[in-house]
Amino acid sequence: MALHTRLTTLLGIEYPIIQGGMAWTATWELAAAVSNAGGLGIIGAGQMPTDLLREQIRAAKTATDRPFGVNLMLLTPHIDELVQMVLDEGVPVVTTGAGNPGKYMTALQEKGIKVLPIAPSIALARRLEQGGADAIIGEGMEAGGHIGDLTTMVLTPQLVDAVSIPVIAAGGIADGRGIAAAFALGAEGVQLGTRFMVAEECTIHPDVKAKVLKARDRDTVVTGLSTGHPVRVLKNKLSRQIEALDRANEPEQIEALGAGKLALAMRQGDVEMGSLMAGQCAAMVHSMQPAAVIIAELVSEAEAVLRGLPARVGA
Ligand code: TUI
Repeated sequence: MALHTRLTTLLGIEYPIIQGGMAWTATWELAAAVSNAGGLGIIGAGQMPTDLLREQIRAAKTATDRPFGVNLMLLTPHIDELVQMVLDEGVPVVTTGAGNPGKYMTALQEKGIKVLPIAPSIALARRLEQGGADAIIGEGMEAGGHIGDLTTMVLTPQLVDAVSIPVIAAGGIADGRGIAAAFALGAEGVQLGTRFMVAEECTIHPDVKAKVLKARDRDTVVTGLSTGHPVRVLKNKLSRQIEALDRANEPEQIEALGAGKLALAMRQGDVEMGSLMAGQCAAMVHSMQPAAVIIAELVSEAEAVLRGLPARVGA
């Protein structure tokens, strides 16, 4: 069985598996390893300075001949500058988060860049398709980081009904069962973040990887609802402080307290006062593996689940 869909054709990749473009987490080392293994690796730009992202893109180009992408976080203050640099450098794929990339779509596509926006809702996905998106990444609220309020289980089939471009399911997927489930819902690809946080090539601090590997079912919490930008993280001292500010309805104080905390966790390894953005499926991630082993395992598990289903349900 080959997991070939319109997405693998569109992107020129072997497997319809995208690695989430996690800020301060998904650096070129991880992205290149995932792309070399047949998935689509993504560099997470987050709030990276423009020159640093340029270096990341150039490093990825030397480390892989296969397609890779950059995730642009649209709330970044210097987003216009980042987009211009990406246009100048040229990358095969751009994914976007935390906003509507409409005003950049034409410029990116004129450079031959495929644009895959992340949408947490149906109305936005429809607008993005009209704006020319090549595919939509539907991210459910099981995901880590900044999230919407629908689950992957209800978002994915509604997206599939609402748009005619390929839908990529994200949020809550960590193994081959999740991939098979996403395909059953009509998705033509999946995006996984948390599972790749513990890839050997992921350059985050080892103490954060240890927290992900130790996480159990109820160890994440959604913080910052009062700010309008809810964020799922692993519970720690920082998340408890933010929860208290949420209860006191102090969104400005949350923004101030949160500044710089993602890098503090991922780069410095401060697992108490850093922002440990991770998805609910941290509880389903059990071992540190090379990215190529993760991809191979995901593919063989998904294929086995899909092959075994008819017998299991008597179809
Ligand atoms: O973007 C993400 N995940 C992220 S971004 C991030 S950095 C950050 N930190 C604190 C606050 C805000 C951001 C950490 N994790 N995932 C994709 C995603 N996109 N989730 C939700 C959205 C989204 C939300 C609203 C996409 C579009 C959107 O559109 C609103 C509009 O403009 O209509």
